[in-house]
Amino acid sequence: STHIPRALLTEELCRSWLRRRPATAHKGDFGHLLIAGGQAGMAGAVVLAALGALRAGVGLLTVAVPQTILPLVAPQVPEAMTWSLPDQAGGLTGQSLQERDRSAFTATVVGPGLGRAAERADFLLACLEGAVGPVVIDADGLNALADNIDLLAAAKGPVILTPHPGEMARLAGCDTVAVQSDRAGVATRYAREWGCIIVLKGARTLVVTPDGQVYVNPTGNPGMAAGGSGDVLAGIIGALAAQGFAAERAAALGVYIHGLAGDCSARRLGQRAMSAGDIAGSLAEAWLQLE
Ligand code: NPW
Ligand code: AMP
Ligand code: MG
Repeated sequence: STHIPRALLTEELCRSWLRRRPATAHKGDFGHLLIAGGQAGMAGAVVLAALGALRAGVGLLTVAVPQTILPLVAPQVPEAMTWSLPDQAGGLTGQSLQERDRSAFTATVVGPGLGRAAERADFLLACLEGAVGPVVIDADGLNALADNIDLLAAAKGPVILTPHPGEMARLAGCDTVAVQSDRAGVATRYAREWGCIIVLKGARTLVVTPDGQVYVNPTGNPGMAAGGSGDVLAGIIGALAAQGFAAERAAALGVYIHGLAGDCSARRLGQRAMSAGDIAGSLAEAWLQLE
């Protein structure tokens, strides 16, 4: 694999990016995140993203899900406002977001639990077109993008892609082995080509900027290799971007604190027993440790 200079994402660096919440702060000072996704059978992905966001300092959160699963999602995240989206067969389409102006949202996460039906590409396009701030594209949002990479041209702000190696392979049109054998090479090539920040997940997650800066994350453990971990990360990064961290720092700090929360969960519960919800729960301990 090609040699590409990379910087370790350190505790000191991440800490230097944190700002105290001013004594007179109000919720309007910390942004308003929109998380859009979900389909019947994957309501939990949106819940987990919301739990990550709610423990990452965002001022306001709205979750937008198909009306059919809203009754499952809403009771699990009372802090979040909800937006009930018209759906087709339990999933989202290009029409789903039409009824409302989205300029009040300071960042958007799209993709957790979205499913892979063909209509999801139209939904992603609608999402990108109406978003004013940074957009985090995760999970099935990435799968929708894989066959339609030109959709990225619709984004007005910075875009953060958060693929695991399987999703990265679909995006790049190669196989997972090719991604894993040259992680930094693949991520830098496509971050430049697509003008996006790429978070290539897995042990020692990479955060790569369009201009070729590569951060390697030292936190995290194999206890995080379980369903829903990535959904929590998408919510965290979205929450950091929504409250005003520059997209690149939101991605890097989000990856670091998510891994640190995973390490706190592993210490408390063990790698076998910990689950994605526990990672979200351990964010409190992780932030206290970082600060
Ligand atoms: P293989 O088998 O190696 O070729 P998918 P998903 C690969 C939602 N969820 N290293 C691996 O491929 C998500 O939000 C809902 C190497 C693997 O088989 C999505 O919307 C939950 N390879 C949707 O499900 C909880 C790796 O990718 C394949 C790799 C589908 O997302 C779970 C799997 O990827 C889930 O989050 C690695 N480190 N990591 C809920 N509670 O509602 C992955 N691969 O096919 O994209 O499926 O990631 O499960
Ligand atoms: P996803 O596959 O989308 O659920 O994302 C999995 C999350 O868990 C990503 O943030 C990965 O970096 C993290 N993760 C999975 N396996 C490991 C591992 N062996 N070491 C550290 N982090 C991991
Ligand atoms: Mg995922």
